[in-house]
Amino acid sequence: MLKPRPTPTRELVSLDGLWRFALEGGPGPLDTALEAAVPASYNDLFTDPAVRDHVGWVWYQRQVRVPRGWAGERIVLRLDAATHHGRVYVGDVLVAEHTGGYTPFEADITEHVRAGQEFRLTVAVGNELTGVTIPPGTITVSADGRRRQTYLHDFYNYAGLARSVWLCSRPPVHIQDITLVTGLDGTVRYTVETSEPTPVRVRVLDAAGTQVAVGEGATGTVRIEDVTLWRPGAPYLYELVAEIDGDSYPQPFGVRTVEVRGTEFLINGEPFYFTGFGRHEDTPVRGKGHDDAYLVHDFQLMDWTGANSFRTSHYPYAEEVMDFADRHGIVVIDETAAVGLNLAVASGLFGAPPRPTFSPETYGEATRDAHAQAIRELVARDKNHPSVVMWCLANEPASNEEGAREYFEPLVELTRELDPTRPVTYSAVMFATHDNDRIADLFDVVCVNRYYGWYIATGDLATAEAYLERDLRGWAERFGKPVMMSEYGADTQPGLHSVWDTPWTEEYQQAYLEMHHRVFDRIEAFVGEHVWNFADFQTAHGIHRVDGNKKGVFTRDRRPKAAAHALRTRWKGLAGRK
Ligand code: GCB
Repeated sequence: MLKPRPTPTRELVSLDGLWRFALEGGPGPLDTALEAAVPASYNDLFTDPAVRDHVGWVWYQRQVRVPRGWAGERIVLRLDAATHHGRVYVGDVLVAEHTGGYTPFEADITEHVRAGQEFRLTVAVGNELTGVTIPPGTITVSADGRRRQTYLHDFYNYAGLARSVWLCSRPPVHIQDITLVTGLDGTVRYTVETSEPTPVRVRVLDAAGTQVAVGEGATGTVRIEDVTLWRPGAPYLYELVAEIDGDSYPQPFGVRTVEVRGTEFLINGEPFYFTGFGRHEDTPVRGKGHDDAYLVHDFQLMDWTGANSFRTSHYPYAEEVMDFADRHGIVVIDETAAVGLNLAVASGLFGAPPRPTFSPETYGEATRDAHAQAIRELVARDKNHPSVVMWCLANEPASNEEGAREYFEPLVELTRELDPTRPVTYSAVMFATHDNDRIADLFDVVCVNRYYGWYIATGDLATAEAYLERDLRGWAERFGKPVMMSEYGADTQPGLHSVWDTPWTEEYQQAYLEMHHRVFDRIEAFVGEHVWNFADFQTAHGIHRVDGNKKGVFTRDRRPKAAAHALRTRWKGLAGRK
């Protein structure tokens, strides 16, 4: 799905701003005094707990005027996301429905509106997570009849319109999709889909706008002479302008390759070592609302620490983030929202009776269908980003349980069909060991999340070091693939200090990370380290959480804890060596 861009043949109107907002409503005029900001999660905007704890649909509404010059064009509404379910109405007419909270969807509303006139736009957004949504969740009813949402992931279930909403014009015959695959010799294989058969031309422009290749036909290969590669830390972007009579669309791209060979992760044929973070889209007040100021600042802080990469834990991030990574040469592991496919974690944390994770009664075919759809939408959205070097299909699934292989094998196949060019991984949970894991051989890279020294061997870094080394060596030996740590971290209260190994202190977070780095440097097949987490973030209530998860290297308002300085020293030092 193409990102909306203004071109000579396409116009865009941003519908961001203040919308009328209500917990009860319908497509008719909303009877409400509340207004909500878009983009923003609605949860933290209001003081009324009924909004924050609401389970079900909420209603957003505004008037929209169609520009008068748009007569004869297709008129399209585009929502960059509605978390987790969206229903869109023009006047009283339902024009789009979508499930999956972190990927875009659109509706052609040409038949329902008129150029120059206003219409009432209503978006109902549902936040319910169930056994057949990605991520999954459970709705319970409390003794007093309140519906409560529980879920198996460790971040707050922010909901609403957290990304931009657009009104777009498009010519009647238009370009629908573009897929680009590049080679180191400057070849660009392209496929252009159009709304109906029509001759296609393509032109490739370099960063200065100079034409460097041309081609004809809906699919083909063009070649850029003396190509400048897209490299981590040294990005270079071209644009492929697809043209048909009456429409054109410029698709930015970078020329680079990705490959796993033996125990190496290669970008442009050169070994790449990941340094960086698992992150969240999470800020005060906005929740998961996209914000360009935080975008710029977070990338500045990543650069300051010497991070060359991050994982979009635990869902696809806003497209602005992906574009920014392309332009700034940051490498991305792109993750679906499949977090929490693990009932053992729930029983471990909350004492619930263990049930099999993968079964018709728990997560079965319908869950897998939703998961497959999440993968399709992620690849469709992000396939042309040079920054994206790997797909991560799930975070901490019960890959050690019966049924895991049957569940994941078709999903890995699907991903490879959709994109044969990128490696595929998942992040393995603590309980999934190199001995009992049933799926790692299906994937290209072993990513493990481990908390030795935190949840296990708490405060005992010597024991933790021995456990960690044995664990990582086990994966490396059994699978012979590149191994990286996709999570390791310790909750830390800024300002808390100790001369001993005392959990929650700033010194402990630093010593914990340093212990890991000693181990990583001893393991040959090791290709990267992503600290959990870039910044503190909000979670559901829990006795193991203090106003959220505090494993951030930065606080929620992006101030460095002591560990940030230590990481900076290591990663800036590694940049020259690995
Ligand atoms: C994990 C999860 C992550 C949590 C983290 C923690 O394994 O993948 O979502 O936030 O542990 O801090 O417990």
